[in-house]
Amino acid sequence: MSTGFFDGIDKVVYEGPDSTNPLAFRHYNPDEIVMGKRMEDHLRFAVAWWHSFAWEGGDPFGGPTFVRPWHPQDGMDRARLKADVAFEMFDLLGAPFFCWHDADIRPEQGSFADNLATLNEITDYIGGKMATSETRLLWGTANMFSHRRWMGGAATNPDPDVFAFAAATVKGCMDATHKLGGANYVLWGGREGYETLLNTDMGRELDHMGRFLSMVVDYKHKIGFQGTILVEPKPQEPSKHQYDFDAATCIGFLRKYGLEGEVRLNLEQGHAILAGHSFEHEIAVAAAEGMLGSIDMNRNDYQSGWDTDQFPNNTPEVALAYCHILKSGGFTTGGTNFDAKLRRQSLDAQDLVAAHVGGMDICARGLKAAAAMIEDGGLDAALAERYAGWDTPEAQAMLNSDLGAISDRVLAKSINPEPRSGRQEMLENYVNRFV
Ligand code: XLS
Ligand code: NI
Ligand code: NI
Repeated sequence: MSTGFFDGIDKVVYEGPDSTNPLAFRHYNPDEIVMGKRMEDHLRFAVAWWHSFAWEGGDPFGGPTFVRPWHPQDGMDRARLKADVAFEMFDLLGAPFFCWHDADIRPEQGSFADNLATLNEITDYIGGKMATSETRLLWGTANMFSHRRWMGGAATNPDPDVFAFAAATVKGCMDATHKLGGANYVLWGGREGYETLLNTDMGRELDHMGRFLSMVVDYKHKIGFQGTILVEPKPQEPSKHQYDFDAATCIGFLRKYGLEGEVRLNLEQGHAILAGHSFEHEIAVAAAEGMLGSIDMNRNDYQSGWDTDQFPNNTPEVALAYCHILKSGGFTTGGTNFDAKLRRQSLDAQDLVAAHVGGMDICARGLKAAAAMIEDGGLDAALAERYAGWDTPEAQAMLNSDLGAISDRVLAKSINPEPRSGRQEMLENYVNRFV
């Protein structure tokens, strides 16, 4: 029986670019083939339980604005109602995946044992819903940042009892993710970092974090979880400085603790911006190291310098991101999660659906533009031309030479390079033909 929350809203369908229906897809056509693969299989969209169903619309200056039938979120009946509504929206959107934190799906009980019991109960319930739904689990994760017990970190907390609570919490969440057939398990360390170095032993905290992640990987193998373990970089917020600063920092960390073959990255557009990078920079860094896992496709407000988690609505940004994803071979276990929330004045069920429709559509449009650009080959040709000098045997031999021999060659041949244009504006104009 329907909850009635989405009454009056029909299943969202593809109507093509000329449609003026605000709740139709104009670009997202799941079965359409893009570079030899169905659009749905490229994009692998996921709805985030926390922002779409658990967030109540508060900001630092005011409390909740959303009044939902499952608020306040303090009991199991309401947790089940929230799950019923979530699956109704997955069906309306044809969303292939969803994601959760433990704290989004079960009420906070105060003790570990009670939290674990309700987590197991609600994930059984969600498993039952999945049995009659097409929607699968992209990833599960533990919220180890909201409750006051985590204020000084989880795996990096100075108190070993918090480390223990964190390890037990992650075990429970990994078990639940495994039970629901999750494709990945994510760790985002919002409080794994520091507020002041005056009270922080950074080297020790990093070692604890490395040890913790190694235990996660060991446990994955022990239970036979086939999904990918992902860490999610972010430079700050909520901590003043977070250890998983950006893709490059995470990769260095993973290599230091010997986890580079086991863990990949979940990259978020807004976090890239907070770190002072473009999103495609972060994707390219991860792809170059073979560590691209999944993405959170939500952006910041560029005025705020804060993680405002807005739905994507800018084609050029999204197109360049998918261009790098496609060039790296696309997602394997990963996908496109909307770690995105409504604006707090967007009160209606229709707003929630429209936000996802718009996000899915802009990503589909970006994907098509990226594919068209790759198939046209203009960027690859420009790149090949720019590096063409390296195709000569002489240039290649230099890489296996030494400074002395190279110096002799420069003198003998009077090598005196003439700078050539980087053609940036030409290339930007080229991209604009496709977006
Ligand atoms: C917060 C993060 C978080 C992770 C999952 O900024 O993006 O939502 O995606 O814990
Ligand atoms: Ni975020
Ligand atoms: Ni995220």
